[in-house]
Amino acid sequence: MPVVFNEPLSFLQRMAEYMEYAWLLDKADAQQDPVVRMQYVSAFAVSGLASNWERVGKPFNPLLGETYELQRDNYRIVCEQVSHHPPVSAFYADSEHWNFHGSIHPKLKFWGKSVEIQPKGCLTVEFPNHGEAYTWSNVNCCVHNIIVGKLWIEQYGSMEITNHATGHRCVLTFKTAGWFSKDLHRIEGFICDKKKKKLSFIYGKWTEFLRATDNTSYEEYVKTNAHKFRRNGKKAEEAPAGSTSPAHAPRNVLRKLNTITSTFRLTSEPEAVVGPEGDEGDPSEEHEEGEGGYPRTDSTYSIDIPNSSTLWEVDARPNNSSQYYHFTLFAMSLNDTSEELQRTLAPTDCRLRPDIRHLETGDIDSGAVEKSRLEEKQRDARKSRKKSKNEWKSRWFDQGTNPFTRQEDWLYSGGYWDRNFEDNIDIF
Ligand code: CLR
Repeated sequence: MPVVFNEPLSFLQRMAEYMEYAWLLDKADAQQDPVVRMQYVSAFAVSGLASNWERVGKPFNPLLGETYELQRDNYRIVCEQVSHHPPVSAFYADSEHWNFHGSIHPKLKFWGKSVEIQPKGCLTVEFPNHGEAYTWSNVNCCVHNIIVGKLWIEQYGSMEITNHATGHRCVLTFKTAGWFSKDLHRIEGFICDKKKKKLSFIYGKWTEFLRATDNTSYEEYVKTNAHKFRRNGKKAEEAPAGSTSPAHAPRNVLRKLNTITSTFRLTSEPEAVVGPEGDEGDPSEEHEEGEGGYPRTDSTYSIDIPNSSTLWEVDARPNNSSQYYHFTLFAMSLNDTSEELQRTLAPTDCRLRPDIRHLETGDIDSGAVEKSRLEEKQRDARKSRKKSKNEWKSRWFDQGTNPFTRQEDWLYSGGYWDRNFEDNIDIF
């Protein structure tokens, strides 16, 4: 893919963007009530996705062995590309009161007009002071209009955050825009105890804010606003006339379409094939209990419920953001190198990648030349490893099982911050 489609960041840096609202983890740690801790962990899990809004540039694929580090006042994070086929990126962040780690293996599916990304992998936050670990997986992401039209990003599906010490769970539904986009970017869900009793209602938009209220206030609100809610799967209201909708075919329609030949896929308009009647598989229509009997919410208009507290609000983007790949201020800072950092940086750090540096200064042609050189170099290295029967070994992470989810994961093997980079190979 040509460099013009890229943004001057590596996917490892994109992963580090999850740290933008790391203060939410400090706040979670400071809480005495496990339900409030869960509220802040949920806010953290959602806040890390906010920077994806309007970000349609493609981050550079990390080279095998590429790393990225970031040190801020109250935490630090190290990331490594631990596998190339399939691409897997691992990270480990720590601070005085918590650590946050995980691995992401994005799976891309082309649907014709859109790409669906499943960020496979598990994320874990641990709070040693409370003897607690929370885990979750990220929801799917869809980039619409990849052939023609304005690119836009949607994140949808279910995110289940589990507190493995107490059994509390927060099940959040990221809604699809729906036929008239009234659910665009919406999230809602409940925190339940281990007996599945609803304790707290969480709602917001991943692009803007997350709020929490107690379940009694939520039920009271639903009762007095009953006319606004959907009943028996029927929509209570239609969207106002003239609303500009990024309406799109529901997942099940796309799934059906994908079984048809690719030529058909590229020329057909899913919306024209199946009308709104066919949307019973839309994830936002799920009212009943989800898998494992966890309750799902049935409201679509809950925006200001009494007794709510705001857990997180997005920071405004800089004024020039749209001229700069729609970066947040945090994203704009990720390529910074202080003089001290320049002296001590790992030779594998993506700040040293020449193709990204060229794109950063606007030299697209040199960027393209360097990008293919690096990819060639990576292929050659792979070939000579094969010949000499040497297997690649990731430097800072080991493949293993997540102790809480028992899923396959990459675990930090430690030592990065000792800054002994002598044995590092030359990947650039
Ligand atoms: C979304 C949030 C997930 C992790 C994740 C993985 C892959 C990322 C995706 C996020 C956002 C969109 C993304 C994608 C890789 C390529 C794609 C950056 C961060 C861009 C928009 C590529 C567009 C390509 C078209 C122009 C063809 O938890």
